[in-house]
Amino acid sequence: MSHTNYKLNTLLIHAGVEPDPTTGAIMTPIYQTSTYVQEAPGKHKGYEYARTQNPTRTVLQNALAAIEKGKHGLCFGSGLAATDAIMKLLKPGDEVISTNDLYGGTYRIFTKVFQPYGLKFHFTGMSDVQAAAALITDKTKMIWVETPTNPLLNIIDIEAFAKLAHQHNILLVVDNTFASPYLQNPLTLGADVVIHSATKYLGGHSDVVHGAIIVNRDDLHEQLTFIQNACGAVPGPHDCWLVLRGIKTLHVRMQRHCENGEKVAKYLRSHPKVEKVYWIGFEDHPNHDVAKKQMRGYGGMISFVLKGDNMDDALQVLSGTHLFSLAESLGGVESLIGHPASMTHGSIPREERIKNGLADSLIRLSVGIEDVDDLISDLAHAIG
Ligand code: P1T
Repeated sequence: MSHTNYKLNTLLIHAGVEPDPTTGAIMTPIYQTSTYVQEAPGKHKGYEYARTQNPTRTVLQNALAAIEKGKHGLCFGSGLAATDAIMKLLKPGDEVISTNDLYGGTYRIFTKVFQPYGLKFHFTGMSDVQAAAALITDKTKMIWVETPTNPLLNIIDIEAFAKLAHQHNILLVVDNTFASPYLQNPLTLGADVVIHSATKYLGGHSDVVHGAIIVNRDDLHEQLTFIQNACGAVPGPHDCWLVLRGIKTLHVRMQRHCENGEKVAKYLRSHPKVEKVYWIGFEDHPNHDVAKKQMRGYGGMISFVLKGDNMDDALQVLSGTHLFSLAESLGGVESLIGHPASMTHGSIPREERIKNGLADSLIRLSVGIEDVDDLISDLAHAIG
């Protein structure tokens, strides 16, 4: 199916998906196989071995490319497996400039896995392009941007960073996990590589761990396809099928995540016990104008701190909700509450976290698609 003729809501349901050629099955079958029989050596139907290619994965890869408005999609066993593949584009001695507010596991793979292999990372706030530009040297080969950031919901101007990166022949990678392709398409803003933890909004049901990369450039696709096969961090076909099924409702889920997120953020901001709410839809969010320019909505992620910045009060909220389950992850239909300092961002040294504004008492919400009145009552009860 041609990608260009249909709007996103149609692509989410149809892109890449054709009736199964052997049976007419409308849903892509789960090709649970490790290999494919060849008629004669080298004479096959395009599939040789399932680490290299799998038809369920091919359909998902094409669907991901279409919904991110890119040319090529590639799937991995997790978001971090996708990150791992992207970093293998680099060589010892290369330098990376990255957002200083980002998923703790991404920080961990950068500093604990790739730094010892000779890559150098600079972490900086990216609301100011010039501050990042000052870190560029002739060794800088990649700028890594997470926007919105996890968990402080900072917004980074993708177009401005694409311009900066390309002036210096540097790759711009954007982690689009928090926005999802429904709210933002970084490739159309000049990014070279888009990465997703498809575990989150793309899968949407907290039942699969999966990663995705989308690119336009054929040379990057070729290199990443080589790494995908050579290193082998591929997802199984059933996981691909779950993500394919999740994508079909991304638009209706995201609409409700955005509506509920807005109501919960406004409720929290009006609460006398709440000190600060991090939500990108507030007009006084420091980079609201950039969010408005590059995104089509504000999503369901919110962080907040209570007045007094007291850990005991935060713990009471974290263990006092019933509908919001205390768990890592985000982007599923059910609401989650989390404590970044001890959970998702526990691998970042405390000193580093505090310096970048991530307080010990920060609470993060992934607002689900339940009835928003019930969600607000749940928070009201827990905050007290
Ligand atoms: O968990 P995995 O599928 O490997 O994805 C890693 C990842 C990458 N990028 C972002 C922005 C992420 O938020 C994540 C995973 N994040 C969580 C598990 C979390 O609760 O924040």
